[in-house]
Amino acid sequence: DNTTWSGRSVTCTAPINIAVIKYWGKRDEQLILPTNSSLSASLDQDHLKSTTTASISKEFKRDRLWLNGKEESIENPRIQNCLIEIRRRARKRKHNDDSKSEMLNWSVHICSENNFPTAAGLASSAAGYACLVYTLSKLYDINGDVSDIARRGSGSACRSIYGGFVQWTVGEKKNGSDSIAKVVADVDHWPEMRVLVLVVSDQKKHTSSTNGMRNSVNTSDFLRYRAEHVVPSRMEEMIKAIEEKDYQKFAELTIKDSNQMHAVCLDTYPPISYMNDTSRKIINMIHAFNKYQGELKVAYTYDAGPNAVLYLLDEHVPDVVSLINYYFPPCDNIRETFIRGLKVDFK
Ligand code: 2P0
Repeated sequence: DNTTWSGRSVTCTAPINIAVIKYWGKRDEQLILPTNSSLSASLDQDHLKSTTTASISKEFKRDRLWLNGKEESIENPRIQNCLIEIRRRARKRKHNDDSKSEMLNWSVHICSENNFPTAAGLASSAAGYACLVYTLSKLYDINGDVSDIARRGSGSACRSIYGGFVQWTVGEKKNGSDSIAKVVADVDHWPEMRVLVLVVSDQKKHTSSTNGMRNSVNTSDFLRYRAEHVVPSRMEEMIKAIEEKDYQKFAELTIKDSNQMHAVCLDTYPPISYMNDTSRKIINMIHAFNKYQGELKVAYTYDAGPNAVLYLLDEHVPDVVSLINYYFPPCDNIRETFIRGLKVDFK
């Protein structure tokens, strides 16, 4: 926070998150309201994060935006949705201080960057929009939860507003005021939990999540079944498993939910298939490994792309990394990171 010049500037960071109960489908595309609740962990910010600096000044002539060093149009509708809502909330606040109300009319310059490759299929939009909204909320002194504003940028972004295990509740209201992020367990709750990201391909995905979800909502009966009959009870079980630090249950639910999301994609017409042969080989390897071990030692989950994300406990990281190195050499495609709040050893 720098108030020494004729303006104001704030810089914040936000984590990426990896869902263990997946968001797949919108019931309202404009407000970005989901068809089911979802749950993720926010990862450590030492190596994977978005950073945004937002500034307002009397001297700025118009709103401008830079992403990863390149100027982009600020007219992007999702960015506008966030910016308009932030300014509306800022105006709602009563400012006795005239200098502050004047600042609301100044233009904003926003500079945002990720320290990881956008094409790697890691939820870059989630960290990006969470960071944008959080930074703007600090710039304009907005108090309280802003996850519903981040949600209007990108659904999964609302979960990146908080650290630890975070649930995005489906909500019931038409205006989306109850479709917000809530912390299920904070960053210190399960310090042994680790995440490994296996970059199978760094190509851009062929079907965007937004288009994929829209097709699934329009054509998949299985999506409705999942939303009504699976996710509500599975969510309760998952929260219990996290609260009790029951890794066996956590791993089983994580694996099943990833597979179900991809089954909904296959049930979409025409079908969407995000995984490739390597993704499926990783799945087979993990099931064989867990069976051989006599218990679940590692869980996989896949988003809208072929890259695997593994959730496992610290004590099993060496064995699992050896296993991957053996079956999938070379090993330079392995990125290791830890859940937010913990030491990171980036291999
Ligand atoms: C998730 N994904 O829960 C799921 C699992 C991908 C697969 O949230 O249209 O970028 O911006 O709301 O948030 C990716 O979708 O989609 C996503 P929009 P978003 O993490």
